[in-house]
Amino acid sequence: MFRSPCFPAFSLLLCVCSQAWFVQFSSAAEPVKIIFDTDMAGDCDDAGALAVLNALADRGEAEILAVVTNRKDPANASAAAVDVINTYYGRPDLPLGTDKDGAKINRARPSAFTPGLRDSFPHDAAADDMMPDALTVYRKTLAAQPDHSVVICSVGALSNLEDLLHSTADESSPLSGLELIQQKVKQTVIMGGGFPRTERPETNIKLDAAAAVAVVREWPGPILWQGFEVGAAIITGPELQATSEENPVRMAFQLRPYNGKPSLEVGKPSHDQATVLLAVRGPQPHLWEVVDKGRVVTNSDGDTEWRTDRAQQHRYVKIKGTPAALTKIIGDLMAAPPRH
Ligand SMILES: [Ca+2]
Ligand SMILES: [Ca+2]
Repeated sequence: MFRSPCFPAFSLLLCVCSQAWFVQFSSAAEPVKIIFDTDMAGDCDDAGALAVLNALADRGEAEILAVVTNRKDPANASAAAVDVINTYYGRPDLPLGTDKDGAKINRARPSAFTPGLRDSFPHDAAADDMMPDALTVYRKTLAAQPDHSVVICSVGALSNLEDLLHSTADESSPLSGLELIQQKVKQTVIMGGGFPRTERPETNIKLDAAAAVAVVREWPGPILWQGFEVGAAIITGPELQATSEENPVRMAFQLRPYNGKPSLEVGKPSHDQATVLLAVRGPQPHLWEVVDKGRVVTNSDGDTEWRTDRAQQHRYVKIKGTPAALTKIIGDLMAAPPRH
């Protein structure tokens, strides 16, 4: 017990100071402004990631500015699935855009889960090919934001990022894409590749390798990379069994198999959920190790490799210790009921 003749005065001062610190810290922790770029079609970790992002928005940690989809899917229902999930969380009117010229990266098979979500839950999104273009949404959203305020979270092919990078002035902004990124984006977080190097190309890089080459070479701001090996170690999905039948993310994990069984039963790697967590909370030191002072290089086959290079602005993450803590955090956020 602290004892001193001046204890009451000291105690009062301590109390006032700690309250002031709390107020200052609280007001400093503004929600992180996020544009989420997802291939909502093949793997249901994109649905889980959008659940995590909405849960973080419910907690005041994130502000979802827009969601854009990449890798045009034959089911034509990626935007509908996104809108279903956002609507479930009480955000039915978020701007959405889709990639129209993704022919080179078209999927062979339609999504196992987006038509089910589209047909089972409320939403008002059109078919993907009738939605606003992802590039238009990117440019309009960025132009409307304060300088150096936006975090881009990319969990699919890098096609939209390449389109943004190489875009020119439009009705939203007189700036080029390069200038718009320099002015508005403070951080880009990408799930893609594998580090320190891939033994075989990772999907997000491989399926639009030309876009990946452009982004790693030309992107004007810092990029935080999360390789395949991170999400592969974090298995989630069964946490959703306890959630409501009204939960479309639960249905996505029910419909999308992993190793021949519903992901809802057996769980699956949590690549995209981990990337959302990184984008919103940053690489928290108790969860992550960060490798910096280098850059990612990739080739036309989609292989990635880390190279030491002090001039570059890339970093990549490794899980600190075991994946247990990340698995718990992601599972809890993914299964948390909406707060609306
Ligand atoms: Ca809507
Ligand atoms: Ca994805």
